[in-house]
Amino acid sequence: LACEREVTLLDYGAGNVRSVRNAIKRCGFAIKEVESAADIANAERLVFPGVGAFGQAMDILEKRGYTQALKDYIQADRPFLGVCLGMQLLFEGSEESGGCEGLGLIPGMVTHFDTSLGLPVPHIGWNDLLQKRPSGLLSHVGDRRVYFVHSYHATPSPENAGWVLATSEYGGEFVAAVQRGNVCATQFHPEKSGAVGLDIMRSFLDPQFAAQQAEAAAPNGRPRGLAKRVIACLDVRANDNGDLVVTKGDQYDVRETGSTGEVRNLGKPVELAGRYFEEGADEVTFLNITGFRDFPLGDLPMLEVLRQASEGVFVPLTVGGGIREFTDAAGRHYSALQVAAEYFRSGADKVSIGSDAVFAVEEYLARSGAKDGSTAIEQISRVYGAQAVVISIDPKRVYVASPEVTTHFTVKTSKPGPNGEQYCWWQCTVKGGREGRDVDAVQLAKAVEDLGAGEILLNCIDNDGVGQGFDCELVGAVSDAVTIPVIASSGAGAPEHFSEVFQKTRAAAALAAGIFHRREVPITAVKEHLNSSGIPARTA
Ligand code: 1PR
Repeated sequence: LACEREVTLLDYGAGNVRSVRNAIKRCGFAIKEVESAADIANAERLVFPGVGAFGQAMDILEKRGYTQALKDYIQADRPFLGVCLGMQLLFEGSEESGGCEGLGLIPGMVTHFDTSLGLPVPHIGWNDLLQKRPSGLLSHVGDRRVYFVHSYHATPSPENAGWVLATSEYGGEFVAAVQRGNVCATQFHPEKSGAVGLDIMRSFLDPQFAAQQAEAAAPNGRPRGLAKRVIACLDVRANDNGDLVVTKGDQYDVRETGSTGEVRNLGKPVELAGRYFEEGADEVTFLNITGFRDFPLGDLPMLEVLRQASEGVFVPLTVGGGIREFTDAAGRHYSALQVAAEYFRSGADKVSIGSDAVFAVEEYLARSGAKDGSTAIEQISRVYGAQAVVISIDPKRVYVASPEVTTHFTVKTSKPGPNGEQYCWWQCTVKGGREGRDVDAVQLAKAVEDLGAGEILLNCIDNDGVGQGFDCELVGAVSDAVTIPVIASSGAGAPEHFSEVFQKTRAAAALAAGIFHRREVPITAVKEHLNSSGIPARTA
């Protein structure tokens, strides 16, 4: 017999469900795995966090003989919570896998977001809910945003109105949550939606917690819609004693000046990640900055950092550094996909690829833009979805007298070069900025989008650690060139730098390190400044 505080989890092994597990545990429930169709039939309450592609998920359910058990369970109105793809699969089918059929319990098809509207796709980040009717599930939400990450969505219609509990807006209204009786599902990720997400999870698990009240709180006058994200970044590396520390460089130099020349130590990664979660960071990024030279899976402390951080940080975690194929000293070969898989299993929601993306793009350009499925970007994106693949670019500004002297994408700059040059381009580098390559940042961004990346983390070596603001010319050039979201990085020194980059460019997020590590500016001050400037930011 299922125990009272037990949750049956349908994990078909296609991605990171560690955070769903952690959220369930945080709510005080134990997890029982689905190992057979009978486990579904006998569940007290079932949580189904769908990951990966629609067609692949349906195939696995079918092969394991779960499809009918799942339909029967839901049709019997037993407690069910589907998350993300776990909601989409309840619909009739999806465009994602060539019109593949779903479970067909809710009328309607799942379709791709319209990219012609000029909005970045995937839809990534914190957005508002429009609650259609009272419900215990959302009774603690109030006016707080929840976290979404998806390229496909279901649309509300008269046929599915009986199911639709809440919608959200992104170039049109889409289904954010459904509920009928004991069956609920969300397009957003409660397990990644911070405190509000844990409240939603707890409301599902424990109906006593779910308040019976339920009018959605009145909007409080703040800017609404998808929030611009504020991301805290932890550059991590081993110090000279071999301990993993958070460090921070100036223009990528992380050693103290003076005689000691030690690696700057700004704290412990897990503690700092926890602090930034509490202080309201929308995401936390770990960059293993020496990953390019060490074998990342040999770097077990980094995996342990992720495992521990994901137990208490309920916002998305990205990890980068050393995501590439590798042959270890014993001659054992690991594909980039295997390296990434290890990170996902340890709690990462996204991996960030730096140097290896530059090499991949060089090969892609040499093939005149033909895709052959060989790159890490393509492989990871195919298995885990585009939203799980971030490309970290480390560009350096190169001044030129005129656009004609280079084949690279140039802009006329407001900050002329040392010899009065009026134009510049941004050269991609590898190995932590140590080596420049013959690829520019705009070219790289377009190529990685074509290869299947879901987001770009755009650093800037010239501005890193300087505190004089983001390079808006760089961010503008790259964010205008691609449809996927661009995260502006490097140079934040004050809240005004965040509003500037959001006002002047199409950046979807801004990342900072030094000002947060040194406690110069609290994350909440950045968010309040954004809201008061009319830029939507998540403040609760
Ligand atoms: O090439 O796939 O192994 O990935 C290596 C990763 O490590 C890349 O994402 C690269 O950006 C990063 N990295 C390598 N060396 C350094 C270094 O600093 N020596 N850090 C480094 C990059 C830049 C930002 C930083 C922002 C904000 N750090 O992430 O956090 O510039 O800083 P600020 O707000 O203080 O200005 P691979």
